[in-house]
Amino acid sequence: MNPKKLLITGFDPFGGESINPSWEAVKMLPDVIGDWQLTKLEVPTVFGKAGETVLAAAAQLQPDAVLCVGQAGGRAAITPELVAINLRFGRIADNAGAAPVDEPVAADGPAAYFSTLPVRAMAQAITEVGLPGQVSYSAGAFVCNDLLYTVLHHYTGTPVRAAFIHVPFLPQQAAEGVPSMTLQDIQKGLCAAIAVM
Ligand code: PCA
Repeated sequence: MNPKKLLITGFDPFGGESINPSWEAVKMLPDVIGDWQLTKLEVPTVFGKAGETVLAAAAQLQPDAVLCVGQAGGRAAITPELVAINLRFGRIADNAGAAPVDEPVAADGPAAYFSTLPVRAMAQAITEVGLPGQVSYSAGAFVCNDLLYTVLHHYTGTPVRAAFIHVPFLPQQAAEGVPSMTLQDIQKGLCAAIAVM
């Protein structure tokens, strides 16, 4: 059987950080995990542009699934996201200086979408390799949510599946008392999650 095509993305650094664990982890993943052939893409942390970048790459690749990964500083677990909401709010500016206040992602879109990959099984798989993994019910309202909503909105009614995974800070990013995870563990957790998709 031909491997299924997975477009997997990570973000560039934002919010004053010099590194983003999502792209650091994604760019070093194996090219094949289980049934999946991975195509890796770095995405700008910019409202709107993140989704345009991913959908343009997906138009070329014609993937079977799109899995986006982002940093959730302060979280201790690797967290597959169940929901994306039709809301943009920037507590801080994105990498183009935009900080929207309660704008829709898609004016014609529903309030929310559920992820279409098996996020519960993915979270379970992360725990089974000995790492903290947990389904999250909010991807926030910043660029990560914007991207997940955009991808789900685009592929609704099609066979193309999509989800998002938030990952913790790397140890070098985390201030005293803030949780973090090594790059090796983030990669191990992502591999475990992808293997059960
Ligand atoms: N995390 C941000 C955007 C980019 C990233 O890695 C977020 O959670 O929205």
